[in-house]
Amino acid sequence: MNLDSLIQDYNNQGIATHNRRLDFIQNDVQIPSNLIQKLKDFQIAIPSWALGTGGTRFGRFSGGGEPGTLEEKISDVGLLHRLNKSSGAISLHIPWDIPSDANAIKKLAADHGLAFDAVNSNTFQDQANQALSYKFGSLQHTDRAVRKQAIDHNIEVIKHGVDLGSKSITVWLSDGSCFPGQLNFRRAYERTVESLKEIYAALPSDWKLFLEYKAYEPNFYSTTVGDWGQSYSMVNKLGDKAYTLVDLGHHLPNANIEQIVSLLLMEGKLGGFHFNDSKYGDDDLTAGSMKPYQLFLIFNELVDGMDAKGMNHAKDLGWMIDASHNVKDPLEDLLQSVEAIQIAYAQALLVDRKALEAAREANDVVRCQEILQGVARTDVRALVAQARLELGGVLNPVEFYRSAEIRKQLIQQRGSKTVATGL
Ligand code: PSV
Ligand code: MN
Ligand code: MN
Repeated sequence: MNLDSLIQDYNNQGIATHNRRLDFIQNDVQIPSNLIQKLKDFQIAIPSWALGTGGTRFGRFSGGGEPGTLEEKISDVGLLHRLNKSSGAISLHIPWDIPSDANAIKKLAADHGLAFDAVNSNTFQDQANQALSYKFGSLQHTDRAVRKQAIDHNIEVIKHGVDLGSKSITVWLSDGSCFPGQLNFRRAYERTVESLKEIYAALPSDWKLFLEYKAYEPNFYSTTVGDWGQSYSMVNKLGDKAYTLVDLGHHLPNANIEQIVSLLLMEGKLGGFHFNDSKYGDDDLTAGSMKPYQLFLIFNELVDGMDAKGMNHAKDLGWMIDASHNVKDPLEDLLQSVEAIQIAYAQALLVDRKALEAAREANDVVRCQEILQGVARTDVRALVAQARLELGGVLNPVEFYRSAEIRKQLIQQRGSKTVATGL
């Protein structure tokens, strides 16, 4: 039986239960008339580097059936999108994934209903054929020749993105220092801005540049784009097409990420997200697996701030996952992440904003908390499933993926000893 009929059968079996759950929430909660449509419009890009098993510096325990080529990665993302209808884009990391024939790759992606989200440059590793080393940084480097090599790489990445129809580049720099005294902070900052300006100058007019920040790792004393303030001040120096990118795992412990999101949005400088979750640092865990309330609070600020500016939720920011999977099937993990993001978004759409504002104006702290927690404790999974169903997707993607034994088929096709590129 082909996939479409398997999905049809599976959905038919589950539809009565689904309808009962949907009726329940529809009778119980005031649901905005456009909520399902908004969920249907919302697409979350899958990173090409998260389709295989990740690893740590202590080891890597590969699963089987991992994609060995960019074509297979696109096929995996196509499969995710076929199941959830909400993963209609892929984000490439270059040179981990270089399209040898951009037109063919673009066509293959389009056949799967996929677009190309931000392309990512990589100046945090030395490649085999590279002339100069990034050991002491890239865009901040003391040697102009190293900076130029890193700038040229970023421009090359933009060119690959143009060929694929991408509209943005994400720059994450590991630049910084490992020991006090190693770096002149101001010079490193100035050199980085100077280099970024050269990259920015190569951006096509309809493109955006996202500058991602991260508190630490691989440098353990200072990072040159270490927090949202550093990224924000740099993108302001670049121009209207430059924005800050928030990766949820890149903050110091207990940072108030929702407040950062709110202010960046207010300032018109929030570009997009790398969704994941963390307990300790840049853990790259499944979105919503550790702090689902935080994810909801972030979406609460996003919906509030984007509506205040009349922004399009689906199109005006870059929504991407950046995750790694050490012990789970990557495809199952990605399905879980997308669902967690959709749940947080759906809940944020349910917040009674007038009531919340009134409670805030009255300094009614308890009421504010009741409003937000009331929504966060509402099970909205039937709404998310309904959006999926209306788009032709699967009622419960993870359950279906298992019952259809998709990993087993991938292992049969690709073998049991496979290692995909990525971190
Ligand atoms: C760095 O930790 C990061 O979050 C950047 O987005 C990189 O591109 C990605 O991870 C690499 O896995
Ligand atoms: Mn990231
Ligand atoms: Mn990261």
